Amino acid sequence: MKSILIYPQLEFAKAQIPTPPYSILFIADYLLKRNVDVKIFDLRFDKLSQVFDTISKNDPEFIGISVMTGPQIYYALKICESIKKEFNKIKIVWGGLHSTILPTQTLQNKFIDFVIRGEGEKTYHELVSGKNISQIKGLSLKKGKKIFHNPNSNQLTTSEINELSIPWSLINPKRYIRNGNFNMITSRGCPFKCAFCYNTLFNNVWRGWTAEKCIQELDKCLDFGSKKITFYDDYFFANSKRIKILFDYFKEKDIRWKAELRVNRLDYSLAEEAKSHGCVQMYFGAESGSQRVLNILNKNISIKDIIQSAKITKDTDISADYSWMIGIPGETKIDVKKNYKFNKKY
Ligand code: B12
Ligand code: SF4
Repeated sequence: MKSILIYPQLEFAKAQIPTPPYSILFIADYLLKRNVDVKIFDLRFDKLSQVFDTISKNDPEFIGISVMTGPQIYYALKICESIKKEFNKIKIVWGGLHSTILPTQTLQNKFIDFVIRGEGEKTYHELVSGKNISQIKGLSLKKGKKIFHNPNSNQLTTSEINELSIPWSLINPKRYIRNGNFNMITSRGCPFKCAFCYNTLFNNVWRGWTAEKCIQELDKCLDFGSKKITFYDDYFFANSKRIKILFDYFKEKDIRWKAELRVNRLDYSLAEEAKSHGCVQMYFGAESGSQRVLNILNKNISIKDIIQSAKITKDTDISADYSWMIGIPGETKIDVKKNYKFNKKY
């Protein structure tokens, strides 16, 4: 076997509906379609001893770990340390947004051998297939104490994204259903330019599954017993043709669903259409009740837009959820107070 992929524990896994580890699932699918054997462990459910057993039996060359900024780093480092102690020849590869943003700092850790920046499918496949490492785009590596960053890789095209499916046979999908709710992702990227967001730097071209492909994958979720879908796409509503077909599908299958939307993209006609096709909740990135901070963030929305989205969702009986931030560089105490007051008022 060439590789094992690991999704480490998350601090608030118990409080949330666990999202399937899509990062490593898509990479696994890409590998399996190229005849590379791979196993997946989600350590929110699986035990590290199962990983050790699989390593002992299969002697993989690489372990890939998906890591987000925050407490997951702590768990990931503990995993790497124990693996290296037992199996010191295995090469450990970190991927995900955290190491994409901070590849040098990540590689300074003695337990990490490689970082894969950006989308992992092609780069990881090239690494495990034995391509000359100096020619692998998107790879960061170390030689002695020196750290090297190969040029960036190309993102997957829309048609390559449409070739990817979720290899459910590698995990138990039922683990990810709570009260019939299942979290799903059907696209990558977002064309907007909010100053704090990773999409602005790495991922500003939207690429999504076609409606037909979404339906194929969603049908599988329904088979697992799910009736409510939460879409985690950064820009679920990007393509209106796709949305129209999906709306009909949601109605036909009686699916209740939630998705994210920008406050200034919602109008009564979209809200009414969404509601009558099963939408129960929309998530909005409001970020601040201070227009000055919204401008610093390059959100391209106004306080009025935030209020209007709340009015529309209330009038159409869709629940609304907003995310807020404080601690933005350039934000003053007055801005924080404005944000707080705004939240209290509405
Ligand atoms: C679902 C989700 C969650 C879930 C957890 C995910 C899960 N699987 O259970 C929950 C709700 C728990 C969560 C929490 C948080 N999240 Co979150 N989350 C997401 C979301 C919406 C989807 C993740 C996903 O599945 N993406 C789809 C996959 C295919 O993309 P991907 O993960 O980037 O993976 C690709 C590459 O990164 C790379 N890759 C990833 N892992 C690996 C591993 C290897 C070995 C290789 C080679 C490559 C590789 O290849 C993959 C395929 O191309 C993303 C936004 C997004 N659209 O991605 C935010 C996002 C990842 N989260 C983010 C943040 C900020 C957080 C929080 C810190 C929020 C907070 N303030 O508390 C917490 C952190 C929790 C923690 N660390 O303990 C940020 C950035 C995180 C970062 N810097 O690492 C994002 C990008 C949202 C945003 N726009 O700001 N999150
Ligand atoms: S709209 Fe959302 S996903 Fe798009 S760039 Fe802004 S914060 Fe990022």
